[in-house]
Amino acid sequence: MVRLILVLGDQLTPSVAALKAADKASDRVVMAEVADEAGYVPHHPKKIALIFAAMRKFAAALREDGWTVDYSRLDDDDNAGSIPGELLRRADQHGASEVITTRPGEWRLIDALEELPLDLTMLEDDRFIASHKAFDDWAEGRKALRMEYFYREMRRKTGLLMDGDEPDGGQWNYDHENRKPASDDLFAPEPVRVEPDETVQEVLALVADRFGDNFGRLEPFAFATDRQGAQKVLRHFIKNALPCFGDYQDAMLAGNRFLYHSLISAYLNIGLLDPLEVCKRVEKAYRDGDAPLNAAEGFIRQILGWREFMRGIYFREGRDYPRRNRLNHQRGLPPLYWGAETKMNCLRHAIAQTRDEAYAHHIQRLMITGNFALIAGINPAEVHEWYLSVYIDAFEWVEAPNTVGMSQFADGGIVGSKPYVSSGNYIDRMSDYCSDCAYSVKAKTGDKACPFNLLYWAFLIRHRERFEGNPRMAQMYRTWERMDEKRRATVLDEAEAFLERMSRGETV
Ligand code: FAD
Ligand code: DLZ
Ligand code: SF4
Repeated sequence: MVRLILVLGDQLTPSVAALKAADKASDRVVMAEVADEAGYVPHHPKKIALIFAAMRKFAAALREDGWTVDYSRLDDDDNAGSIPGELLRRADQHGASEVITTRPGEWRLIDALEELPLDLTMLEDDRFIASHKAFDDWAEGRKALRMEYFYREMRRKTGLLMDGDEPDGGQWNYDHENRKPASDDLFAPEPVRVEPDETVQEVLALVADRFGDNFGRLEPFAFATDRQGAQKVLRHFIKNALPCFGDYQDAMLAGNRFLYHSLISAYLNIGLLDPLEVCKRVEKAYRDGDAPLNAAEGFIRQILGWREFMRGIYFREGRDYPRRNRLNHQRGLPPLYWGAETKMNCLRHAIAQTRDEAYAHHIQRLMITGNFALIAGINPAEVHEWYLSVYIDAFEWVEAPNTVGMSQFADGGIVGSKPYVSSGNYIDRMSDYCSDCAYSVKAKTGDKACPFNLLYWAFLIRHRERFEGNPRMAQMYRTWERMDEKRRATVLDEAEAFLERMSRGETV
């Protein structure tokens, strides 16, 4: 009896579990571009284009390799519009009742598949370095889950950057070397730009027609859309940017959107690159003397540590995780996040870059857009939807723990032990945004006062009861107490007035 093998748009790996379990001679692979997946949030047009183009190429490669593939294009007349709908249609077409799938990266789709009136086998997605069981075994019984300890365990298990039982160089973490601010005379490499071929051009026309009104610029489109292209991006990164990755990991420059970042997250997340293989290639660069230890360790920690940790948290915490709101923040996301004018130069740059590239690097996401949303008290569900929509690499299993957990502290401290909040000082130290801003980062009150300066204190005072006892935050409260009483009142009044102006729709 023929079985249907479902391959989703972020499962584009020839060895993905469902394909490994399938019989090339008798089973049919089902792949479908569907309105539901393209529309559950208003995805950036570049993200839809990447996924559709990569899906089409992956399907073609499978056929070449001898598989029978039922591929549905978004504009096919009989397209059922959803993944379950397409499976039912194909089951009916071929008289199939059995479906094999790799577990999707989102509860929404897992639940929808489980409701299908078909005989469904859902296999664990083993394209990760830690299995669900390995993560849960590590997490079980711990009072707090801290990435750093999980990461050390992963280093020991994989042997990456290990010297026997000890970490290479004697330390687990070289972050203290990795906080150099950037200056605009840095010579950062240009990213690889892949020219759109015929398949990509066809997809770009479809996306322009159907999703042209979504936030985000579709063209120029220069992403790789197959494994070969993704490998080229990885090679380029290792050769040209990895050596400085550590030093300038947290830096931000108005004139350079990518600095020394790898730009591979989307390829990892849709299956064009394998995380362990990427880590091994970076380790080799270090062993060959082509990259310093602080760079290799810092980079490997992002993938072996953070990426795996976030996935573990998402599935361990369960379906309600993306809707958590422990700080009870209720303000609506201001239109400036969707490109409306703002006088705050840091936000203007981070959001314009997001619109143009579907990309911002980690510190822009965490300390500019994320930090502002947190100190302004924006509803985390709206922040979550924004991040899930606008970035090329956004899939809920990794986006939600980063947004709801790390960036908005809406999980109450599962991902991080304290909220990532800062005043304008931090942004000024790590970027060149402030020198060209309508506000003054040095001004703490008054018309010109940097809004981050005002909102930072207002946030800390609003949540004083929760955070005052946190040893990592005590210093902040002591600084507040040392401030003149009149000044403290002015700061809080001006913060409130700023938020009211923003909520009224004034340009702030
Ligand atoms: P690099 O800086 O070159 O890092 C290398 C790789 O490490 C990345 O490709 C990524 O796979 C991994 N990585 C780094 N940081 C993290 C992290 N915190 N969590 C998981 N993996 C990490 N990453 C996503 O892949 N998808 C998302 O939807 C996403 N949403 C985010 C939302 C917020 C609010 C924040 C603060 C971070 C988010 N991140 C997300 C993490 C991180 O910002 C991106 O992975 C990174 O910016 C991608 O760019 P890069 O490939 O150039 O990364
Ligand atoms: C993100 C996405 C988009 C935009 N479109 C499709 C699609 O048409 N077909 C498909 O199979 N997958 C798509 N995806 C990826 C899915 O949304 C993703 O598999 C789930 O969110 C689980 O991670
Ligand atoms: Fe951002 Fe404040 Fe600096 Fe302006 S002064 S760029 S608002 S941190």
